[in-house]
Amino acid sequence: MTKILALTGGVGGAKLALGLAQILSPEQLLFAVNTGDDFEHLGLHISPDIDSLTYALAQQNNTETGWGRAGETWNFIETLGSLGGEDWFRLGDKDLALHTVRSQMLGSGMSLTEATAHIAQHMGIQHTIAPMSDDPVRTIVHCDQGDLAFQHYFVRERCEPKVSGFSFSGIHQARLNPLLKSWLNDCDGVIICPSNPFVSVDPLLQLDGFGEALKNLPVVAVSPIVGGIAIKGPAAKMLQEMNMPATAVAVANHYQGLIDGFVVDAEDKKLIEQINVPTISTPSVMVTLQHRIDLAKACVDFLMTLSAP
Ligand code: FO1
Repeated sequence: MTKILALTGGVGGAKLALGLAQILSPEQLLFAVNTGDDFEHLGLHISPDIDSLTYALAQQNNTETGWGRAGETWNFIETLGSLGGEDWFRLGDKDLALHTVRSQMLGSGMSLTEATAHIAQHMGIQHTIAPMSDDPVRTIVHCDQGDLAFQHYFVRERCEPKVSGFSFSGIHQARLNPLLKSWLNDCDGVIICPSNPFVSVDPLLQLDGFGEALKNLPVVAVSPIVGGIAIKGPAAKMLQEMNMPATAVAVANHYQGLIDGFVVDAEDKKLIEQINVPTISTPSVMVTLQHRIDLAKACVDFLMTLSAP
């Protein structure tokens, strides 16, 4: 039986994650999710990448914003702002309930993995969502405004600061989620979803021997850059600011030594000759559920042709 591990973070990764969940059963597919974007805000523990994946798998994601929950109202955050509270991080009324439940569970001593499973179960999700660690890891963005906490860079400053690099505080102390450790023992391959390589995938790869463990497995990554632009988020801008071309080739090079295969969009077929791992091109811009399913099938079929290194 095929057993796959999917690494994801952010909105782009969550799109492919839904496609994978449509074609692989919970026994065949486990999600490893970035927690480097997490932060404490308004007394709540916010886990944006876990939430993007949860809402995507429940097909309750907000397609206007990309993040948060569908069918939102904004009474809480607008009232908070009218009272002088911090309203730069837009928490919808329904989304607020999720953060409240998670924060209460964490406050009672439950782990992030347990809180995530509780919420997923209550949203009718069968697949398991594994936070990369139950210990805190926080992405720090080194930029021309100094060192910023991730959400301050991404939301409060709207990704405008010029980036020079990233670090992940807590990464050396954080332990890999045991769910991931055991899955790695007998999984057939890994798919790195089209997430931001620097802030959604690198925290996973730098955690507690996880990147090393992946080197013993066939790994396929999907480019989050199509035709020189990031479908969602600041990945292309980050590449350019760190003096790399905003191309799928630069992403493949970033994963050098880790990946055994790479997936580029049909539009980038001409770049294949510049990429020094087996590469396929296929439509990777996911608008419909069928797009998600088709890309997922292409990735799994491709992965199965790649032998363990
Ligand atoms: N992103 C924004 O650009 N603006 C927001 O106000 C915002 C609020 C928000 C609330 C909950 C949540 O789970 C995510 C939210 N995001 C928002 C997205 C979030 O900052 C990013 O999805 C990740 O951190 C990076 O992928």
